[in-house]
Amino acid sequence: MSDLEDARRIRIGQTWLELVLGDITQQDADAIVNAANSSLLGGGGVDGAIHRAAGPQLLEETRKLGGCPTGEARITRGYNLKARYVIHAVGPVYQPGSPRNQALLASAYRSSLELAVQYGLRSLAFPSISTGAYGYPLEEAAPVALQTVCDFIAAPTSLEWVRFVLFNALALAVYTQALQMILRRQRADSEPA
Ligand code: AR6
Repeated sequence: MSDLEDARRIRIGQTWLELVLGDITQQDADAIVNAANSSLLGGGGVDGAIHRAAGPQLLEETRKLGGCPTGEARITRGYNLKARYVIHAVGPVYQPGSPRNQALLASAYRSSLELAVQYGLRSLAFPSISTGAYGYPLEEAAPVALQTVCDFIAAPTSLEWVRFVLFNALALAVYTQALQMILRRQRADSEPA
C-alpha cells in the first residue's frame, strides 16, 4: 500500500477513519450527515441531493424540527436512503477574517458525532460541510473537520468507522494532505524529546 492509500484509511483508537471519493447519498452507513441550513427545509448541493434521494417524507419530518442553529445538528430517519438516519448539521457561512468560522465548523462536526453516539450508531459518513455554497475554503476547512473527528474518536465510542465522502479529486487530495499533516504532527508529539 502506498503512503497515500495508507493515509486514506487509518485507525484511531477503536475507529477507522476513511477518506473516499463519492456521493454521500449512496453511502451504506448507519447515518449520513447533511450539509444543511438553519431552516432544515432543504436547499441545493448535498442538502438537495439528500432530500431527492430520501423522498418527500424527509421534508415532512424536518419541518417538525423547527430549524437548527449554526454549529448544531439534528437527526431524522433516512427514508428511501440506504442510511437509516440523516444527521442534519448546520455549518457556518464563511466570513473572511472571522475567528468564529473554525469554532462553528468544529461544533457542527462534534454535534453530529455526539448524536451518532447517542443513537449507538456504528458508522457515519460526512460530506465536506460548508465548503460549497457556504464558501469555506477547502484548505482551511479540511484540517478543522479532520482534527475534530480525530479528537472525538480517540476515546472509545460506538463508532466503528467514520468516512469523509469527497465529491471530486481536488477535495480528496486536500483532505488527504490535511490528514497526513495531522498524523505527522501526532507522531512528532509522541516521540521522546
Ligand atoms: N456528495 C458528497 N459531496 C457533495 C455532494 C454529494 N452528493 N454534492 C456536493 N458535494 P454544499 P455547504 C460537496 O453547498 O457549503 C445548501 O443549499 C460540494 O462539492 O452542499 O455546507 C444547503 O441548504 C462541497 O464541497 O454545502 C445550505 O443552504 C460540499 O459538498 C447550503 O447549501 C458542501 O457543499 C450549505 O452549504
